[in-house]
Amino acid sequence: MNAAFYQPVDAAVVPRFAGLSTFMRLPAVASPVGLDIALAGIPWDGGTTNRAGARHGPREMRNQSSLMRRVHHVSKVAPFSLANIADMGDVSVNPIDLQDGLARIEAGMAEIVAAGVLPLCAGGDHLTTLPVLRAVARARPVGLIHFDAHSDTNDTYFGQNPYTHGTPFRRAIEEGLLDPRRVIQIGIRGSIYDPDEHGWAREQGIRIIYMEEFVRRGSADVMAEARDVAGGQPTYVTFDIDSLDPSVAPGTGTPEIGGFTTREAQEMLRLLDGVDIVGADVVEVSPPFDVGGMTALAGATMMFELLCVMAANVGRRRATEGGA
Ligand SMILES: [Mn+2]
Repeated sequence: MNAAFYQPVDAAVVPRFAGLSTFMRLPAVASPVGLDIALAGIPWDGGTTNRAGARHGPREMRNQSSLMRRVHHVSKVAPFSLANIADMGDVSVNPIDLQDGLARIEAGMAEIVAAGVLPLCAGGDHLTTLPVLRAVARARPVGLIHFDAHSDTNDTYFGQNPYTHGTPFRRAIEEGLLDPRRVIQIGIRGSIYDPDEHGWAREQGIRIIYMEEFVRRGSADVMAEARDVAGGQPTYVTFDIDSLDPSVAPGTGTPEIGGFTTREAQEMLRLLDGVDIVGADVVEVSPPFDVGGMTALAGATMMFELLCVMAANVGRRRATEGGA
């Protein structure tokens, strides 16, 4: 273990229910300088079209993340030994002004990216991924591995409003933040507004794997394709908690039955090992609709899964560069 890296509070010394609530019980820091990975909250749901509440997601995911331990039980990755990781707190938001909210989120993320640090974010609704991508993909478009019940590539809502949590990936492609031929969406399902609702996405080159195809093929085959789509190039990973079945993740604004089990989702995230992840998020956890914190626990656990594959990359890069 690198003694210079931040470590979680030891649960054998201070019990998990005690102390300040931070992501994974790590120290809270004000500056990203010196970190490899920054855990950050984005408490904003100004893009939500139906049941709001994801603004409360980061605080509850911090709370439930106190259950995470130091070592991944399958890969044996010990993220806090491989990478310097801390809780950067929440980015500044504006709950009553959408454009200012997006600008503040982008500015907060840009500070992390400028320090050469990988952001792992807790949303917030799915529109929060757009300003994160504006920061992460400022220099060049990135690929996207996207777990969701919804494609989130619609055009406008309520007249001509282009910014909602149903539109972020259309906007991101229009803005040149994503290379659409390196975008894959997994788990899409549920009723749609129009028979050709996903036509625009397909025309751009986005690969959509509907839930039915996932069930036929399974995690390993689907993730082999996802890795091909990512193509060994910089890739962002976004995990909408509504990709999970509402029986295991009821605390979300737009639930769709017939979703992933938590086991299937964990299996897929583990198969991201080695993908060049330049940032990631878990979004749409809405505590007001949750039951006993189960959705926030699922969200925090998916963050830990993502953290382990990201930290393994950092560790490999550091070993290649020859020394910590
Ligand atoms: Mn979504």
